[in-house]
Amino acid sequence: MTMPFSRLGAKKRAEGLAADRLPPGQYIPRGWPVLHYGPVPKFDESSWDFRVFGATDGGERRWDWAGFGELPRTEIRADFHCVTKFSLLDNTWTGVATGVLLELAPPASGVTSVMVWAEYGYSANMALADFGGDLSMLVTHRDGALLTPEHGFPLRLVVPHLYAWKGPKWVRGVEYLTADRRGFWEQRGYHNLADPWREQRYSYQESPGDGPVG
Ligand SMILES: Nc1nc2c(c(=O)[nH]1)N[C@H]1C(S)=C(S)[C@@H](COP(=O)(O)O)O[C@H]1N2
Ligand SMILES: [Mo]
Repeated sequence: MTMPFSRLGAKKRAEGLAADRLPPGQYIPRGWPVLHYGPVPKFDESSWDFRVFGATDGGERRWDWAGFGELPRTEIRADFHCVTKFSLLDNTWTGVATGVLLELAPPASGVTSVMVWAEYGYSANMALADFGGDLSMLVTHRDGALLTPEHGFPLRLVVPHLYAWKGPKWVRGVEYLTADRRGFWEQRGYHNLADPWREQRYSYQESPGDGPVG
């Protein structure tokens, strides 16, 4: 991960914020940085689907683009914290609350965690409770504007209370897990839990029980 922007002015942009508004170590960048591994995928509406699979209660569910567009939509206002230390405050996100999916495609009773899957095999794991958190949402718009391709068009997850790598861009599905498993960055040295307020950045900071072994 690189940081293709300047820290100049970051301090000025943080002036006037309540002291506890930014998680430890975070700063406010200019604009909205783009950060991801690999290329930006092309959206093909005719083959796009969103799948909920794994340990479901009652079977898998799959939506095509038109069907997904019929799901009830809501709006939230939330901050966004990247592990590379930039934070975007007061974003308005529009999309489908993860709670809607959990209702329409309920997990089996033994499900503890989920793996969220995106194009090219990117994945992020999190506790079921984090995925279903009040602010967790599959979003199509930020501040009223459609996501651009580099920010995740047509759909990305945001989980505002965790570091942003837990929110895959170009998201395509959710796998329900009965045992936690590490996702893409979690296998590459990032913390399994990723709470920005506890600065859970790297896997070497994990306590026993924070993550699956291996
Ligand atoms: N598919 C995919 N989603 C991803 C990533 C990625 O590499 N691939 N990087 C994550 C990381 S580390 C961050 S900080 C945010 C950045 O989102 P942005 O580029 O819209 O700022 O996307 C997250 N989602
Ligand atoms: Mo990140």
